[in-house]
Amino acid sequence: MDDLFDFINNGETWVESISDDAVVLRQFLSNRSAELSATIKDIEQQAPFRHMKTAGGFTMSAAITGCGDYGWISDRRGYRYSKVDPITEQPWPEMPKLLFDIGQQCALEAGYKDFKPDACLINRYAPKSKMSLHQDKDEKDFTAPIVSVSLGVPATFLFGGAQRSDKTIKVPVSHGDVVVWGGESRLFFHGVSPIKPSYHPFWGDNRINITFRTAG
Ligand SMILES: O=C(O)CCC(=O)C(=O)O
Ligand SMILES: [Mn+2]
Repeated sequence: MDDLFDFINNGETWVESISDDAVVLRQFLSNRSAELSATIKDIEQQAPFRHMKTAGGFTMSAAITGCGDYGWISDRRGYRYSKVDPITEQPWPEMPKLLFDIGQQCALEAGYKDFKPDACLINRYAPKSKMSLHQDKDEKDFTAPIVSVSLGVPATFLFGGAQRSDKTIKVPVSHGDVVVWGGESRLFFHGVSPIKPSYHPFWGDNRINITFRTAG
């Protein structure tokens, strides 16, 4: 199935600018499904996907797990990074070299040298799941970019400005696209519109997002 998709995609990649210091690396990871899926399966066996609660008492519609030195967590006490997975009470799985290298390579393609992600968040969106507009601001160092990989069914990524009220643009992201933002846009608001029911030959009706950050 993956071969078919690769054939259609023809191995072409290109870079699109979406805002100040923010780009989409189009189709950069479109032929990496098999190895990424195996890697995610391995991680979820150690740290299962879960629906976290927000401080306001809502349950997030995306299921989340992670790997690396730090995992992002949310509960009634709010958002933060933790070295321990609250479900297993163990450290998060180590970040596999494959993921570290992908994060670093994508950052480099976007012009960020020496990116050393120590947190890798994995979001799984079933149809209708979404992510509300937010800033990634729980990391200690905002000089490092955010690298955000899309796999599976397409989505609309919303990218705004420094204020929640700033206008957002709708960026279609499909399987294999990577959004990288840093510099001027590092703290810009962003989110994901509800996922439209759709089918991807490898990932079925899911969308997977892998986000690399320097958290600690
Ligand atoms: O799923 C996405 O494309 C964005 C995810 C995101 O913004 C986050 O996990 O903080
Ligand atoms: Mn985010």
